[in-house]
Amino acid sequence: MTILDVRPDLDTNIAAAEIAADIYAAGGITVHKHGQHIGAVIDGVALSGDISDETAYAIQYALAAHRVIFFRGQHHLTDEIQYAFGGRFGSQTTTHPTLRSDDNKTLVLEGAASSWHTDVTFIDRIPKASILRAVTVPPYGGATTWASTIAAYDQLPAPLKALVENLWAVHSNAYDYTEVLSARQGNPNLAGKGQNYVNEFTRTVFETEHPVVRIHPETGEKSLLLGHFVKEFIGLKPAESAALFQLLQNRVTKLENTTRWAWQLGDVAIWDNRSTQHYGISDYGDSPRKIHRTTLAGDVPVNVNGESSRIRTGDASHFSVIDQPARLPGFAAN
Ligand SMILES: O=C(O)CCC(=O)C(=O)O
Ligand SMILES: [Fe+2]
Repeated sequence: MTILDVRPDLDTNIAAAEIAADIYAAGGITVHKHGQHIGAVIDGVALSGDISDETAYAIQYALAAHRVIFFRGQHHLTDEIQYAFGGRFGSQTTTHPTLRSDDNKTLVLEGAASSWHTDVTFIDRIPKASILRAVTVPPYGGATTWASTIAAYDQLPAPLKALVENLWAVHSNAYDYTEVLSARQGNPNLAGKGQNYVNEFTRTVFETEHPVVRIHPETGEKSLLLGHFVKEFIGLKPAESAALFQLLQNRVTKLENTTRWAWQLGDVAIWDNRSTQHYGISDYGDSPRKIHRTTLAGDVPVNVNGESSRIRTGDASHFSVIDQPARLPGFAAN
């Protein structure tokens, strides 16, 4: 590969770009960007629990550098192989803090999550990453879009950076489900299941205070920690919280900071849940759509002053251990 295949700020730093290039070469993968600020397609690997340590490290590195990575042609995958592959990147969570599944390892997603969010931010130990595998693909539509919350932070003017670095948000799983429910109403495969889904999602209420700017534990970069589980900003009136949330979310979801993936069978996506939000697009009519997800345990966010997130309600220890990763080489902040 060429050094131009890495992320822009690595592109401008030849030493960092060489570190990335060496890691990818040792892992036998090639990395091609899928958008300026976010996304890359990885070739040269058949995903399984048997990938070499070098390949696992190269994938981990590409994920940190590009926020969401895509693999094509992985038709050999089953739930078991997907889970074994995930195990190469750390501890895995159970399915979800509240949603159940048959094996408590793989979450079967049927309705697209048509609202911008970072997964499971209502608990303290926000997952590090998730792995999605397309199992049933609709004939049209049903793409997923990811946004870089690091690009969103980087592009803020200095006064807004100062504001958000001192701001905390309360995240809760008892959020506004209107959009998700209305998307489900239009699909006969899901209509009627919507309220059950919400009831199960909220059967235990979790609330956690997170800093709005968190430091990425592997790259040292700052990102905006927001998404649809935010209930309010601490110290602000409800109307002020709503207005500020919209202002900041608009920065996150600016189209230039996103990348969209139109699924084909055999596709796998992995996203870094510490530097992204995502949105599943409900534009596939009444066709079935099924995605299988496994998730990796993450750490507790830390802000620019070294302060950690605080639990208000709910114990997530049955869902996930706390997995504290090491810093990666080649990133400017490290
Ligand atoms: O439906 C999608 O494309 C996104 C699903 C989602 O939000 C998730 O897997 O966490
Ligand atoms: Fe999600």
